[in-house]
Amino acid sequence: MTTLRLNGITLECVQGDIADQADMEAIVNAANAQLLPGGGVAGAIHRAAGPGLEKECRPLAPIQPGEAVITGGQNLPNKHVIHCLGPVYGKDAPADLLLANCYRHALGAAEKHGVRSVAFPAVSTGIFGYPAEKAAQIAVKTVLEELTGLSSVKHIRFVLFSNRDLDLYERIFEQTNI
Ligand code: AR6
Repeated sequence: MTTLRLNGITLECVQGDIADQADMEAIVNAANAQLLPGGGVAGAIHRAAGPGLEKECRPLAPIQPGEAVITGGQNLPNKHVIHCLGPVYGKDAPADLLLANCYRHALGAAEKHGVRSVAFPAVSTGIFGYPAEKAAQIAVKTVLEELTGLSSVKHIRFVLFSNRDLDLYERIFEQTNI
């Protein structure tokens, strides 16, 4: 785990399962447009949350690439799930802007609901095919850009599934000259 502290906000990267972040008030889902369970992150979150999450999502769907919507956590230990639709790499364009919008809008939704802690997976880097390194650069850069505008969010965590992805984030954190 690597931790940065900036403007009174803790930023960290860890290896783990996004559905197993009991100390975070909100977790972010790498959703599909219909906000249905699916595989990867979405599958893990919906499995842990139970069928109530799909029910809560239904009236909010469909969402567009870059958009974020917020629900309760149902059976998860988290109070909220923030569902983001990342871009499908090579299809939704401009991919970098749409991916940045996911992080921006997710933090915006968290702020609006007075959320203090948010855990992000590496949105779009699984089934949606976004190259891991490019996506990690955008994720960290966007979150850093948003920090000054945050008032309720005090703790942001990137949860990476693989050791390789964790290495990537740790390297980017080290290169952050703050
Ligand atoms: N916890 C943390 N990270 C995970 C987990 C987990 N439990 N499972 C996978 N990852 P993906 P996407 C990593 O495919 O690319 C779904 O079916 C994974 O290794 O979940 O945005 C939806 O329904 C990868 O690095 O999200 C959509 O249709 C990253 O999380 C579509 O996939 C994102 O992988 C969304 O695709």
